[in-house]
Amino acid sequence: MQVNEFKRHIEKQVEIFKNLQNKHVRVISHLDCDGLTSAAIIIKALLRANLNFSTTIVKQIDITLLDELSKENYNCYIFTDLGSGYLSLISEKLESKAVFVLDHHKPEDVQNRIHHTNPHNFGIDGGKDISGAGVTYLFAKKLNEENKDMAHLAIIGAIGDIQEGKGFHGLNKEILEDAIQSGKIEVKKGLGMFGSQTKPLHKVLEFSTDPYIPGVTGSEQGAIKFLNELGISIKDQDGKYKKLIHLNEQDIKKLTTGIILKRLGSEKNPEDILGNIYLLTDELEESPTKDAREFSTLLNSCGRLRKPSLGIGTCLGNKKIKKEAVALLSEYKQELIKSLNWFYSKRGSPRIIEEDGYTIINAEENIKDTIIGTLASIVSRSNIYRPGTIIVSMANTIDGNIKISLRLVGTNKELDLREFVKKITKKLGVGEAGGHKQACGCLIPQEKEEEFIKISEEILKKMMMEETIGK
Ligand SMILES: [Mn+2]
Repeated sequence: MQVNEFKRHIEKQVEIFKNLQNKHVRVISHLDCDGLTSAAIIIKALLRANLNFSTTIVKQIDITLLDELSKENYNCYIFTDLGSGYLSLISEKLESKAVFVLDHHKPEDVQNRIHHTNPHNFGIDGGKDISGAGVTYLFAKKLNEENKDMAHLAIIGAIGDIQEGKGFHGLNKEILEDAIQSGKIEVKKGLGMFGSQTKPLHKVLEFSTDPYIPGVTGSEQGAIKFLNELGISIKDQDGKYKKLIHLNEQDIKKLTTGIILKRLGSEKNPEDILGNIYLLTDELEESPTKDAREFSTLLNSCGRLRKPSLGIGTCLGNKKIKKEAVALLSEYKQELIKSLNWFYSKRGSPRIIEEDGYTIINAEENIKDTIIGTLASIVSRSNIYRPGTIIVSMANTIDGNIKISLRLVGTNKELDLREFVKKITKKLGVGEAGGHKQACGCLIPQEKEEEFIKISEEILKKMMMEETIGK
């Protein structure tokens, strides 16, 4: 029922949009995978409707952005994958404009003149059942049935927002049906491990966290040994590394059984390792855009490296732009490898403070601020430090700040790293904490570098003491 009401609401919004005269449309969307797929969907829909528009991709909405937008000469504004939390502010700043918000984030609890579409207002879970790209897709589909050929983009967006877990739910499921019907996506059951199209098999196993494989996940040696024991060679006849997609049926069976056996005894559902694989039928085998999961990573990287237009162009099927995006991704990987090498070569120097329970990586100019968080994530998953170790990483930004990223080795349900950041920023008198419990960060001015390290060590030492006493 609520789904039907939600769809009727979208129909009404589309009617309002259609009835606006002389539309000059301004699109504002979010800088992640879901936001970029949302932008691609609305852009193609507007092109199909022969409308004039321009697009901006932002990390978040703020007063400066809205002030700038309000001075522009457009009469219609569409926000996708963001906006629901800023309905009052948008309404105030874009007073004389027609504004549409197509979003799935928890909305501000107000009713105003904004044409607001959000699943939460209809009792639909915007965290699991539909993404920003999904909402945008439903809007586009009502605008013109032809736009059904973009359902796969809404699926990539939902995967980017981690809405897929052993299948899709709710409206995402319906959208997937559209994508299958239009021949854009093919769903297969199998070992849905990340990188099966593009990475060497042993690397895929090493980095596999879903499923988690004891003794293999996190260890390259473990992965190679595991494959040896199963009698699966890691290279093909030409000496090239095999990928998961190169394995024949028999080897896949061996591998599947092997993984289940490894998981026996330590994992809750050891046999629960098969998942759905979403393949894009129009994309080439072994390309980073073939598997919807890898596609979403490509888009996230475009966003993180501040090249959103490459991501959008890739979604719209522009071959030249797609090449650039793939090149950007490999450049990003090179940069990551360089950063990892720097990290390993500087262990034992004052750049990297290693104590029992915490590590502070102070990269200054040696690692880009766009990379440091990912580096910290990789280090936290690489078995160098014992579970429970807190990784504090620091890199200078070009505008005189230091980007701080925190990660935790392993999992600890009680620990909230944001609390730790809050403590430090309070003592420093600057900076704001953002992120999740086990992965978060903040920004501080460069002149606070030494003070930050000093205070961090104090707090971390105290935390480790408490932990030891607690045990
Ligand atoms: Mn989203």
